[in-house]
Amino acid sequence: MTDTPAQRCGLIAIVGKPNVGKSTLLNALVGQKVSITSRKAQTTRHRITGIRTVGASQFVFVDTPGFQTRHGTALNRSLNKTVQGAVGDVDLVLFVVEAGKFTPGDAKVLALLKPGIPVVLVANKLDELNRRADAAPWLQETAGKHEFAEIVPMSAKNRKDIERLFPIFEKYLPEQPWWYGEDELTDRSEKFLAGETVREKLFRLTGDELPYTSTVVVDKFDEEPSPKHKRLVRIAATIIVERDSHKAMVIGDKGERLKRIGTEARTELEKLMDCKVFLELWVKVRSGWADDEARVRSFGYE
Ligand code: GDP
Ligand code: K
Ligand code: MG
Repeated sequence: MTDTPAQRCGLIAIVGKPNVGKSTLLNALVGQKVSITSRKAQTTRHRITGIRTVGASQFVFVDTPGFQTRHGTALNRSLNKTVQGAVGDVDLVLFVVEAGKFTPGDAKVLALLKPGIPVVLVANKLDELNRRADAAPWLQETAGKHEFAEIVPMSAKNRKDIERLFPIFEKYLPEQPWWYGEDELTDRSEKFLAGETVREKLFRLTGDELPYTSTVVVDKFDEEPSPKHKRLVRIAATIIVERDSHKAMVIGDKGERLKRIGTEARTELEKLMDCKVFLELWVKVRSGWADDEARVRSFGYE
């Protein structure tokens, strides 16, 4: 008889200021896209759980919106509550910064972490430095900012760096039975992922022209039997913007941009859900929604 190791399972929060690569890291750790990414700050708006089971250990990661240091709108307040809720009761925190940089924004996030929980300093985007060795003096200085449990210089885009992380994190997971099935990757529904995928394409294809306050609501998500396909899903979603000028921007010349958002989102969802997808997109103007508590809630924010 061989001894099977006891199951381990624990919660690991990924925190950091916007755009340091938290969602990219989560997707790489899970091995599939569960959290959308873009160059835009405020791409991640929800608490997203990604799960990866390696051997006897189940790692349950929580991606968070970047902490919004400029308060004000109802949306920003909601985002900050989401981050604080996520880091309250975890076994490990991954504090992500960009290698070679430690800004006042990073210091603010670090100051918000609850004492007593081990923190791993993840110095991401190492590939953006000319030589890995260039990070050494910076790492030494940054190590003094907190009593970090571990310091990991890495790139979320480098497979080898990602696989190296699991043995490092494993010792912080308590011995307890898994919370999810071995093959489960996220606790989010396909309907949720559909809205997020549209939002990602919207952000990526409009760039800096469109304010971050645009959002997406999924109005319909219906599965139909289909003789031709093993599964067919009909999705209707509405892109909500704040002004008529934004609506024109999203629709684009002769509807070209909206069409491209739809095509890219549909293609990705068909891959993700392994089925045929029909996607219908609408654009609506709802001025001031990000300042309106009730609207922020009705659009699915906590
Ligand atoms: P978040 O706001 O912290 O969740 O950041 P995202 O995951 O959305 O990433 C922000 C941007 O940084 C995206 O354009 C990513 O492709 C990019 N990025 C993330 N990780 C890396 C990395 O390791 N190297 C490089 N070069 N870019 C990265
Ligand atoms: K981002
Ligand atoms: Mg993100």
